Amino acid sequence: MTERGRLITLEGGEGVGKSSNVAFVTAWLKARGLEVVATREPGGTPRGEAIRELLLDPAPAEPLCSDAELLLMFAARAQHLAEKIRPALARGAWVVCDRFTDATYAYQGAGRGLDNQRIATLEHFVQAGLTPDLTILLDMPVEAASRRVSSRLDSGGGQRDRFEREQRDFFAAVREGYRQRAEAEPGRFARVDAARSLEAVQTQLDDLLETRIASWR
Ligand code: Z5A
Repeated sequence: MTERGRLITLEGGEGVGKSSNVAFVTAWLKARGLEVVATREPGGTPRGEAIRELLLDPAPAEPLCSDAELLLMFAARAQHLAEKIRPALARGAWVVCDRFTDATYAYQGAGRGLDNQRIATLEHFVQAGLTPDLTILLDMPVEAASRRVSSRLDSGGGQRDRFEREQRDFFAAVREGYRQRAEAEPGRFARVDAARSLEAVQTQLDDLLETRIASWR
């Protein structure tokens, strides 16, 4: 029987370096001969990406209420799990995902103030017990991360999406939401200091992956 693959997620606030480091983690695993699927949420499938457009639209025709936002996150996730994540894990591939359900607790729970119990009910319904094997939390102060996003935008990197237009208090609540989740599940989470140079962040990731993956063998 094929051994099930592993699910690794990268989490953190805007601009902490998730996209840059999904590429690093993916290359690291591929260099060890593993089949790796790199993906993201919301999105990851054609329908999921269409839902992402709705969620990130900076100028929606009508405001998106928080409950609809929450349900759309889980609708995209259900499709992502059915079409991409579960089939990949079943054939033994490793999945590296830029954000997953911890983002829902951090943004819709801590950020928007929705009840964690409602999020947990949807998590149970959609995921039926599937959780990441490892979650890398890229953590850094909100102001410094926001400066990174601004400089990327200034150098021609598009416009601020609906989430990136939120205020500092929202991002501070999101960071605290992530901190609490990491504290509650120290076996699954690993915190990385994302305020350091990209090279220093990737040295931390290299050490972390060596240690964690050795512990799974
Ligand atoms: N969301 C939600 O609310 N609920 C959910 O359940 C899920 C998501 C799944 C889209 O996510 C939004 O969806 C997100 C939360 C919400 N909104 N926000 N905010 P996203 O992941 O696509 O959006 P993002 O967090 O805004 O991504 P981002 O801005 O692309 O950031 P990033 O991927 O973490 O960072 P990056 O693109 O790799 O790096 C940002 C810039 O900094 C870039 O110019 C890099 O070259 C630079 N960089 C990266 N690392 C470094 C270091 N170490 N030093 C210096 N510069 C660096």
